[in-house]
Amino acid sequence: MAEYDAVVIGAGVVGCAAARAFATEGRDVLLLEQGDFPNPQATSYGSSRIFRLAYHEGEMYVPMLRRSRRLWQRLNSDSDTDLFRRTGSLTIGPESGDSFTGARSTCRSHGIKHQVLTADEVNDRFPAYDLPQEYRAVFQPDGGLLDPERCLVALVEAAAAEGAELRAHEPVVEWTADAGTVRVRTPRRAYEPDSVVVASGAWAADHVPAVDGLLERERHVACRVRPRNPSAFDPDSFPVFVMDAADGRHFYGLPRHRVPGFKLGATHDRGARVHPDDARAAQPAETEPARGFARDFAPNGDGPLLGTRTCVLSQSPDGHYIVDAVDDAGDVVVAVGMSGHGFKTAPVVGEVAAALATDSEPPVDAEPFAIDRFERPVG
Ligand code: PYC
Repeated sequence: MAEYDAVVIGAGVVGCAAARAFATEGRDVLLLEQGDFPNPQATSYGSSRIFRLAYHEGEMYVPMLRRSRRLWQRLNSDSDTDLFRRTGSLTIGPESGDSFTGARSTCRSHGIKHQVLTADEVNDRFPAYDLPQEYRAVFQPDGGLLDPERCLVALVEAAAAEGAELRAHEPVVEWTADAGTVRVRTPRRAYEPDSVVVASGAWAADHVPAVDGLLERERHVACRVRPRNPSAFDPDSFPVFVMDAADGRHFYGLPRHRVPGFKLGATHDRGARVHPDDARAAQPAETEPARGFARDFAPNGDGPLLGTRTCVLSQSPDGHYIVDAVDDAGDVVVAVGMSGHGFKTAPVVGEVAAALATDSEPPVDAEPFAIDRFERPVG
């Protein structure tokens, strides 16, 4: 009999959630992490991430988002830690832009409560903003911010309390899957679990041939800025936001939370392709694209730079997650390609990966995240 039912590779938020899902099902699971728990080099780090239901990226995310919200709330009360802060979310863009129209359409077709606001209404209601007339926004009151380090700690503790074994500084050297036998080798020893979930983010392409060449590893820089009127950027007055500017720039941002300054990022500024081990720290000049949001749409937010954070995102070709088996027997499942928007849904992505690896019914439809979509003819 196998010593472990499952091995999870990578203790970012998705790996921790998968380990927890296995443990909750009563399975013996080992969670391997190449660095520390949490690993500051990984993307599941820092003080805030966006949670939003008004998802312009695709309606297929809605069941996952709804269930994730419930699971984060439950973890919040079970762990007695503030993991989530409700701020509402804004999706801002020109009236005919993809983000604004996509968010509105997702809310309408799924009965998600929301309000459509004009630029003046945004500017009156949220004092940080000075949006030009041509902009519109979808305000969704249930959006908010997740605290990634606290979320990760709560998930790891919950997984361990339910029996998961945790090993730090134990990188995977290789895995093989052959005729229903899976082997995972680390510098310490070899394991023969029944199934494996690979959730190693930007490192996955190093050891999963099926995603090598599919995932781009993109260096991303986010920053924290001190506003001139800090209270306008507090969680009660500044909802988490994503924005398409009319000139093609894309921004996201979050209110002040736990560390000084509010957070900004620019997603039009596609980062350099780098291996995550080689991502150097950001220079102040690299924060200019993100600070363009403050200069042009929230002038009092254009204050001194207080911090930068660099991480390497793993982008799939269509920007959607890849959660699927990559071996013939279906024992090795990847949960990768989160493409910079996966933190919020990690509890459910972890459940889906664990379910696929054990031939169980996933809690939401996993078909949209199947890897074979990249082999289908386009059009
Ligand atoms: O999670 O919504 C998100 C997001 C967008 C850009 C960065 N994070």
